[in-house]
Amino acid sequence: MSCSTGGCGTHSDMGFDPNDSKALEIQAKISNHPCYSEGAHQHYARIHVPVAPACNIQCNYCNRKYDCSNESRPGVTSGKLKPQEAVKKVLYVGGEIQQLSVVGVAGPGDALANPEKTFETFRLLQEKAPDLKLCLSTNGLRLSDYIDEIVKYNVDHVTVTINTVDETGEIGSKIYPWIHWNHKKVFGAEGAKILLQKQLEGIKMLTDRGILVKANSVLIPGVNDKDVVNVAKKLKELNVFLHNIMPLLSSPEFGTKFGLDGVTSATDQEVMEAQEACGMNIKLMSHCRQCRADAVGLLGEDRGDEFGKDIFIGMSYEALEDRYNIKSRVKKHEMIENWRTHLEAANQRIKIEQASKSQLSSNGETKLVAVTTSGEGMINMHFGSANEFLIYEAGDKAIKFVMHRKIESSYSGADYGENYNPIEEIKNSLKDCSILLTAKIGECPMGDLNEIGIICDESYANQPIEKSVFESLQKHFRTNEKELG
Ligand code: CLF
Ligand code: SF4
Repeated sequence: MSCSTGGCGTHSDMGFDPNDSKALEIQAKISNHPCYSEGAHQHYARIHVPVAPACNIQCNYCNRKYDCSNESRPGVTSGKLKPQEAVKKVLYVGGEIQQLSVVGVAGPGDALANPEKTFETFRLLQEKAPDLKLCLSTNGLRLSDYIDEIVKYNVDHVTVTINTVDETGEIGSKIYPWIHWNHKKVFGAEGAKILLQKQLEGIKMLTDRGILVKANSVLIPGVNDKDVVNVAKKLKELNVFLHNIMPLLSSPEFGTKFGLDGVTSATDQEVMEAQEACGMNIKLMSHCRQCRADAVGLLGEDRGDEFGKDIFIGMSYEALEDRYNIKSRVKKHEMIENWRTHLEAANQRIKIEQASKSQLSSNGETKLVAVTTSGEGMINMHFGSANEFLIYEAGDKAIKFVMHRKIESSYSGADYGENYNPIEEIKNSLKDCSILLTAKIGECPMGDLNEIGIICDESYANQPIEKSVFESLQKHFRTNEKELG
C-alpha cells in the first residue's frame, strides 16, 4: 500500500523482470516502504512528524480541529512539532524501533501549505538520518510550486489526494467548498476546477521526474463513487504508481460537513466494489490504515503515546545520533530481509496481486479468510488482542490480500467497561468470511462466530500467513470433496 522473485532484497510487489533496470530501481524504492509495498508493511515501520499545521483548501470530510483526513482517520488530533523537534523525535524513535524505514510529513494540515517547515524537516533529516526514505502527502494545490524542493531533498514518495477528475467542477464542488488561491478564497466549482488542474499538472511533473506517486481517493458514497473509475484511468495515464481508495469515515461526532449532513461512511463492500472496478486500470493499495499525522510504528499499530516530547527534547543531537546508531539499524534491516526471504520460500508464492477470481480459482469460486497478526507475516496474535483483521480472498489456485478491517472496540480496549463485549461488532465485520485463522481464541467467541458460519482454526498458530490461508481453504473446503461456494 506482493512478493514474487525471492532472494534477499528482491522482494517484489510487481512481479518484475529482474533484468529490467527501471523495475529494479522502483523495487529498491518500495521494498522497505510499508505503504508502497504490501509485502513490506508487516516488517517495516513509519513515523509521521506533525510539522505542517496549516491548510489551503477545505474538504467536507475534514474538521480542521483535527488532522488532515486525506491521510488520517478523522477525529484524531496530533500534537505539533517544530522541524528541529521533529528530527530529534525521528532519531529517538529510529533507535528504539529499528524497523523504522520511512518518515512522512502528512499533516496535521497540508505538507505543501507549510513549505518552510516541511522542507526544513527534510533537509535536517537528510543530514542526520540519511538511511530513511522521505515521504510527503498533499492535496496537490501547490505541488508544481515546490517540485524543485521535492527533487532537491530526494523525497522519493509523494501522495496526492485526488477524489474526482470531473472537469466541470460539479463533483469537486460537493467535496471542496473553497480553496485558497492567489491570496483569496475561490468557492465552488471554480475552486474545484483550479484544484484539479493543479493536481494533474503536479502529478505529471512528479512522474516525469521519476518520483513515485501514490494517489489517495476518499470514496464518498453518492458523491464521487461513480467517478473513482475515471480517476483510476487518469492516474494510469499519468504513470501514477499506486492508487489507494480509502473509505469515507463519517459521523456527526467528527463535526465534518459530511458527518453533520448525514453522508454515510463507505462500507467494506463498497470499497471492495470500487477496488474491483479500479483495479483493471492501476495497481491498488489495499492495506492503508488511515493513520494519524503523528503515527509511529508498523501500519495498524499506534505507538505515538510512547514518544512524548519530554523524552527526547532535552537530548543533544550527538546523543540522539548515537542512540539512532545507523550501523545497528543496517544490521536489523539485513535480518528483516533474510526473514522475508525465508517467509517467501515458506509461502510458496501462492499470493497474487490484484488477481481476478479466475486466477484464484479453477471454478471461479473463492472464500474470504480473516487472520489475526502482530506482524512479521505470521499468525501470531490471539483473537482477544486483535483490533484489526487482515482479509484474504482464497481459491484453489492462489490467494490475494483484500483489505484490513479495524475493530473500533476490541477486547483489549480498556475504555468500554468490564461487561463490554465487542463480539457483535466483530461478527458484523467478518460476516462475509468463511474461516478465521488466529493464534488462540476462547470457546465463547468461537461459538459466536461458528453460529454465523465462520470456522475458527488455531492450528496455524505461529505459521506463515499466506501458506496457512491457502492450506486452510483446502483443509476445510476441499478435503471432504466439499465444493467451494
Ligand atoms: Fe505516511 Fe502516507 Fe508516506 Fe505512508 S501513511 S505519508 S505513504 S509513510 Fe500509509 Fe498511513 Fe495509509 Fe498514508 S497507511 S494513511 S497510505
Ligand atoms: Fe483537511 Fe487535509 Fe482537506 Fe486540508 S487537505 S481540508 S487538512 S483533509
